[in-house]
Amino acid sequence: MSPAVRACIGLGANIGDPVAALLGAFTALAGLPESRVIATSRLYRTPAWGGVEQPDYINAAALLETRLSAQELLRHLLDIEHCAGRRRDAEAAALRWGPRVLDLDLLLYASEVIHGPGLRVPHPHMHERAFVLVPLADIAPEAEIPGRCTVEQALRRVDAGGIVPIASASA
Ligand code: A4P
Ligand code: MG
Repeated sequence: MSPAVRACIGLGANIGDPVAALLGAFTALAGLPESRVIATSRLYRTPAWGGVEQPDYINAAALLETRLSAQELLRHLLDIEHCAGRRRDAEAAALRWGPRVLDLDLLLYASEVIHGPGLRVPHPHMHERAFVLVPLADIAPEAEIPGRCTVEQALRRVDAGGIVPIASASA
């Protein structure tokens, strides 16, 4: 059996009911095989990043312990997105960095660096995105972004203006 490793997941949504989508995703992550959720962040309202006119996002992060490989974990994340109603074919015609009902990104997987065609870890640009780093710092401030620095150190270098925690039943 593979050894258990820690993995960090970034969650985001900005159409439909983003809070429900993120809380549903936390539940789905808790049901993953060979895995357990160690911690979930607060939910944050974040200004949309990427130069596309679109609603604010709700972002969050989760810390897992898992025996799934990074590829297996990614497949489960894509399934959870699909179950939440995400359809990439519909989005393909839309703008890059456009709105989405649920986005789950594998941010960190142990201390691995993966440059596969369908999987890149650490998630590219995570170190410069406050909407990723603010929630992640709630649950894994000391996590190392391989080749860079810790989450906490990266967060000190970005502008986290406009990012606010939201009140929610389980956040
Ligand atoms: N893929 C490769 N590596 C990974 C990984 N580490 N984790 C592949 C997850 N997926 C990974 O995914 C496209 C493909 O990337 C997947 O099929 C998988 O094989 P995607 O979710 O369509 O795209 P993406 O990689 O997330 O990049 P995309 O669509 O350019 O979106 P971003 O970069 O995630 O940005 N503003 C705020 N405030 N908050 C947000 O959450 N999100 C975006 C989307 C834009 N602006 C935002 C937010
Ligand atoms: Mg994604």
